[in-house]
Amino acid sequence: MATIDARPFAFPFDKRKAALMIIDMQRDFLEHGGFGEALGNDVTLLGAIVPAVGRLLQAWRAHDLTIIHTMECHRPDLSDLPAAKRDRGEPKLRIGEIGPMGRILVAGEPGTEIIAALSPRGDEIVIEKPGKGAFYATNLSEILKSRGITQLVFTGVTTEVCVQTTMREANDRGYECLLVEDATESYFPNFKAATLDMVRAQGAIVGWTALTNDILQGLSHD
Ligand code: TIU
Repeated sequence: MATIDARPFAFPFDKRKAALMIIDMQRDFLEHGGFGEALGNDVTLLGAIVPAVGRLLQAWRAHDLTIIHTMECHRPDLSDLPAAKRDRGEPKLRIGEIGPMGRILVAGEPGTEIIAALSPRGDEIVIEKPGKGAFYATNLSEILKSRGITQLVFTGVTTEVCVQTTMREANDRGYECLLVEDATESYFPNFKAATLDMVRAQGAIVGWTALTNDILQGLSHD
């Protein structure tokens, strides 16, 4: 088994049991006119990680390993959108309303799609999730169990919201979780830094963190 140079200590990496998790790299979070911007955020900050996520995606494809893309989105009839989520705060556009990329965070709309640079291949798993965590109200657990996956390598956005929520859900379900420092991003740099710190504190209480290059090196070993 390979080890990956990680914090707070080396990650014991078994690539055949490790899925790449690409969380919510959707136009609604990364592009102008989507949900992220409607919430008042500078969405251009998130583009910085696209090359690193792309390198990991290509490497997982080259080794024919499990790749899971997630999308935060709701059914067109909004039956899976709690009023508490819809009505929170004062966004310029609420979930389900029509913006320049179609209805905000609704399945099938242009803005809800994963960005073109990271578009899923037909044989890759795409989890549509109504919550911030990818285990809530999805069949992710069943998919991972059926493939014998025990380790999850986390990328995507935003670090302290959907990435961290999913990572904590996974940690409690017994998965070993590795968060890729330069392949996750937040609208708030201080929140990203705090998330990395709290994940790996107390002897990796939620999981490990590592850099893309170190993960790619671990992947090159049998
Ligand atoms: N607002 C924010 O930071 N994130 C989200 O609403 N969703 C995800 O993180 N995907």
